[in-house]
Amino acid sequence: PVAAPPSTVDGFVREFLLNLNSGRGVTLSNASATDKYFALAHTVRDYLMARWLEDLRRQREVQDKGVAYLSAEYLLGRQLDNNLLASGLSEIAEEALAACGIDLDVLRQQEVEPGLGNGGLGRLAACFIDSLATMGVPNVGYGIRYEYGIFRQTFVDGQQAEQPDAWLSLGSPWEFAHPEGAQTIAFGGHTETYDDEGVPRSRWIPAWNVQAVPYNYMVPGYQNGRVNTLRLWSAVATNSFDLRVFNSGDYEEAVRAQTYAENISKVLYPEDSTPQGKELRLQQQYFFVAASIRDVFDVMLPADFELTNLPERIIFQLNDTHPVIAVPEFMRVLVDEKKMDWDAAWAVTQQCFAYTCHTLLPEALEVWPVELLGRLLPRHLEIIYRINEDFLVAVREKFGDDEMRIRDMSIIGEHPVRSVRMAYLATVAGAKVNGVAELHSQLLRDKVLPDFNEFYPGKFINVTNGVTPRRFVRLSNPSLSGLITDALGTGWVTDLERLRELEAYAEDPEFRTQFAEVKAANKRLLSDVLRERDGFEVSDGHMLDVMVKRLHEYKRQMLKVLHIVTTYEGIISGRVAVGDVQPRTFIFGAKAAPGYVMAKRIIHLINAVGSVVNNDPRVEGKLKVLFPPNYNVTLAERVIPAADLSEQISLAGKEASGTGNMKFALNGALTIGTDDGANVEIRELVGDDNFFLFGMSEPEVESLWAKGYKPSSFYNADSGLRRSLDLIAAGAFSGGDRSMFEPIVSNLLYDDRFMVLADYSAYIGAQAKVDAAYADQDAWTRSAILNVARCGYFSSDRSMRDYIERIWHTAPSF
Ligand code: 26M
Repeated sequence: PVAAPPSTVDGFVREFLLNLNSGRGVTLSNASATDKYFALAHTVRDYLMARWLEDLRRQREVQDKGVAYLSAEYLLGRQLDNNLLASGLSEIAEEALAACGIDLDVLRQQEVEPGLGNGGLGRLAACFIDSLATMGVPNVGYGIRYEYGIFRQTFVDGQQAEQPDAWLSLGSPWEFAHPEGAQTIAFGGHTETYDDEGVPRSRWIPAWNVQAVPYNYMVPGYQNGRVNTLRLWSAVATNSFDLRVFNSGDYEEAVRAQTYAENISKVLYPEDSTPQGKELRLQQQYFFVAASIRDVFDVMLPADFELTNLPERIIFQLNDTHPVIAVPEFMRVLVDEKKMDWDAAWAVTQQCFAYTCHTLLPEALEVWPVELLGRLLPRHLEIIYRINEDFLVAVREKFGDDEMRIRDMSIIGEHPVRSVRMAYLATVAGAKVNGVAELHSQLLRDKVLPDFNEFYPGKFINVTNGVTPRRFVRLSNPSLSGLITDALGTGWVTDLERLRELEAYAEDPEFRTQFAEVKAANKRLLSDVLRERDGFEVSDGHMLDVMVKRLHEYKRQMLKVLHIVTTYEGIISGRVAVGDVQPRTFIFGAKAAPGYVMAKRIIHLINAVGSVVNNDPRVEGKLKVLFPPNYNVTLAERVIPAADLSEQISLAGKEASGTGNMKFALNGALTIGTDDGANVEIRELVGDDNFFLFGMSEPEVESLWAKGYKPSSFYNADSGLRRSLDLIAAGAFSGGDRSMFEPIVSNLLYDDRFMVLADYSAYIGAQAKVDAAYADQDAWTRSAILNVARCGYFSSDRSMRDYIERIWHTAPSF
């Protein structure tokens, strides 16, 4: 393989200029910022290349067990800084560019982030592959190279508008296309039975196909010389397919067919809680898992590999149900193509898959109508039926002929239409099923899949989520990182539990002062970004109270709005002494699924409240509401290090884990939160004194539902709530228009599925405690330091170790 260029400033300059001249065809003096960014990215690539080629070669040679992470989403964020850090080139690059008269920071800003995910689930996948590379674990991340990622959000009169995210319009310097490695992926058609030397077998006669072209991305470990691979598939029409239609003389039909095939990887679906059962989405899912499975056979295994040994070489981790169609595909390959006996194939399959569940919301559980699945993948439907038959026989053996139970546990549901329940299929096929936080995993066992838990003792486990400290502390918060490194040395970046050693520093007034200065500096940086990006002004001395996450009723952005309105109303009515309220800037970041009408109304309301509050002289210098559009990973990296208060206020039992909560705590924000998801574990670790807990617990939520929840009774019982809701209903934030936000108000008063009103008074009470605590800045800082010191557990390195020990049984290989 090639040798890396010399790791010196001179070496870097040479490589950079070479890339600029030969790669971009420009000289330094006439290069655009884009040219320079591309040349820089290519230079960083050149340094990583030798290691990558070496690791790709080893992947073929070494007989280690590898992890194929199957995920429809990877929310990577910008690559340049991450790859500079991983390769240890940050300082060299900065100096080399300075020598060329270029500001590295200007080039950083050129990168369009690949937004190939909706939120938590996609970002988790990105953190996991970072950790695996850093730990030297053999892994390929498989997914889809969407031509358009998550939509770009703008606000038009305060309302969300969506624009396409053409992230590839200038090309991506980080990807390597391998059209020669394309796989043909078939769809449709029918099955037939045939006699295979006396053995009756079924085979699939598909009707059409597409090419899956792999694009490789480097996944460098942190300064360990390791480079793993992310392999994303892009759909291209096949020649044979076109030829057939072309020969029939129907040119227009041929072109239409080509467009149809290439649509498969065109765009990321922006729904993240209510799957719509769209045919194209199923095509996407099958497209990428079928290509990935074939890839594993092609690149990992020798042709004569003994298939019963597959579990020693490969584990497929299913990131939610989106890739679960891989299960019948794997069975089809083993049984139909490799002629394996069904039972042997099933035994192998059950050891080669594991399933991670990311939700508890019943409406979020994916189901595919049998009619649709059978039309697109007829052989797979047969295989699913067979898996289900065998499974239900086993259920009867264990539980007896309890027809109710059989119906409940069947992989095939009957209502409202006959459908395949993908979570059940994943549970039956998976060696392990895991939830993503302790509480979530417990509820999964007890509430969502109790019959399965009884049937498969030991199958259900917990692996609490984590986040990568490289991106979310080291890169996004260089000032805090410097402070930590001064105190502890650099080891914490790959051994986050070492943050514990900061506990002692919390008692050091000098350290507290420095820590407070870091926070203040991060606020100024954020202020600069928001001024430049959105024309916002962030006032000095304000508490930054931040709620950033997808817009969902269960996450309860509305509760935050009610707090803001209550505070605002309190001040303007004179009911609240201005001195009791700490100056606060509320920051929101949230995208709503384009078809989620209520979520979009809430966005509109937040902007409307913001424009009234921000323009009312009576609260000037006291309250401000900022809602920068298009919250994404890049903005998160600026907002989180500057935050004082982290809002994690979902209805207990609804947020599977949350990962933003971890990022905030690790950056020294205090959490105000419910006893939900990973908040539970954060609070256990940081201690009650350093966490603002409020609201009903999950069992309390259950019992309130059971006895009958009447939101209006909470309205009637609380005058602050009444005044706030009445103010919204009266049109105070809609220029007197009473109809604009009426649907929000009536939804809260008469339905309120996520019990906003029930938790309102506890939330307001907790916010009063926040105000009081913030008044003592030094004590607040001490708590913030303790949050950092005690949250090392939430490194995704630890999550990966848990998966390795409890699910994958793989080992680092060097
Ligand atoms: C499904 C079908 C069709 C189209 C889109 C989807 C879909 C896409 C994304 C469904 C769900 C998606 O994401 C859900 C998600 O992000 N869940 C979050 O996962 C995090 C990581 O485990 C958790 O921390 C969050 O609590 C959980 O909400």
